[in-house]
Amino acid sequence: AALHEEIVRHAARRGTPLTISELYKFGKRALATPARTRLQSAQWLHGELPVRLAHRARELGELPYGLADMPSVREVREMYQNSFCDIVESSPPQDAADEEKFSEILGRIRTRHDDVVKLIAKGVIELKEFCGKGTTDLEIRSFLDRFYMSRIGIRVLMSHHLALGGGQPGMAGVINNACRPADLIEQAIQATRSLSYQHYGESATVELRGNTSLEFPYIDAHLYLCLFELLKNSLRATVETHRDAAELPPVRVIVADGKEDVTIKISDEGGGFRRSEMKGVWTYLFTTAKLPAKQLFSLEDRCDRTNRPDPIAGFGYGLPLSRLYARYWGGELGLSSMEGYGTDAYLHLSKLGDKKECLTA
Ligand code: W6P
Repeated sequence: AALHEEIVRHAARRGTPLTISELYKFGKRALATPARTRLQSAQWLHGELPVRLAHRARELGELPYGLADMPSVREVREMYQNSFCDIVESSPPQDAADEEKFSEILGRIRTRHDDVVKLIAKGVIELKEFCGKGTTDLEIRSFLDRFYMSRIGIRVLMSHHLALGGGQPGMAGVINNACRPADLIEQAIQATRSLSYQHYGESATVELRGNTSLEFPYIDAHLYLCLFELLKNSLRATVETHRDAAELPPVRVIVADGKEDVTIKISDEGGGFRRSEMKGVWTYLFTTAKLPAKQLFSLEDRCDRTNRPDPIAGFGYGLPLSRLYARYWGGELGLSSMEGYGTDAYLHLSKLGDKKECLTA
């Protein structure tokens, strides 16, 4: 009961969203005056993280349709409660030794929450089985968007703090001030083409054009996740559509540098999909039967890595999650499909580092 009240009290406050620039400056400062900056960071997080965790713990307890009582959802809620307690019950850090202890707590929290996407997905699937296929519900979709978005933010804050003071030149915490889309695209091309070879025994080539020397401040891991997901979908669609053809049409990637946005377009000739399937592409709740044929892949956040040894077929969380990662720093992910020809994916990223974290989707 005391815990519940503490959570309600913290959830009544709003989280404080940061910008990439702010995170970066803080990270830079940590290189100059590590001890002092780390302590300040820890003190700020000691106030901020309980607020963000409390919002999630509370909402998990208030989910509709019995979702709140699903064992997997309860388990996740307990994680949020435990993490909330771990921080609130520790005293605010006052010196370097406290900061070190606080960082240990953060590290444990981050690991504790590693499987949260999977567990929530499991709860949603159970709900679906329980309620029938009709429950593709807006309320649940917006909950999942909020929930996963908030998880991105919490993990960024923790990872940033834990990475303060270390890392490669140009890095400040988790922010890469000179993130190079072309480099990440090359890495994602390698990884996804190799997946395609493993799975189909062949792969389309990928052509990269546009501003390949562009650098801007961003989180490498977030951009990579989106690129991997999109390329994987394009390669898969291409192979599946041109199975018996002598040659596979290449996937084309263009990096465009604007004043406000970096835009990455990924075009395939994989046959596209129906306009009526567009909604399903962004949905967390679908039945296997309705699974759109072209969105079977996903990256690390796939909900059941263990049951599906085949890494090329996921549960379709990849695209909605990629869009959340894009939106987190004020970007956007859009798909345009020409049924019978192919698909263009547009990944827009805000390049000035001045957008606040999107905390609520
Ligand atoms: C498709 C379906 C899709 C989703 C996302 C990205 C690319 C593609 N291509 O056919």
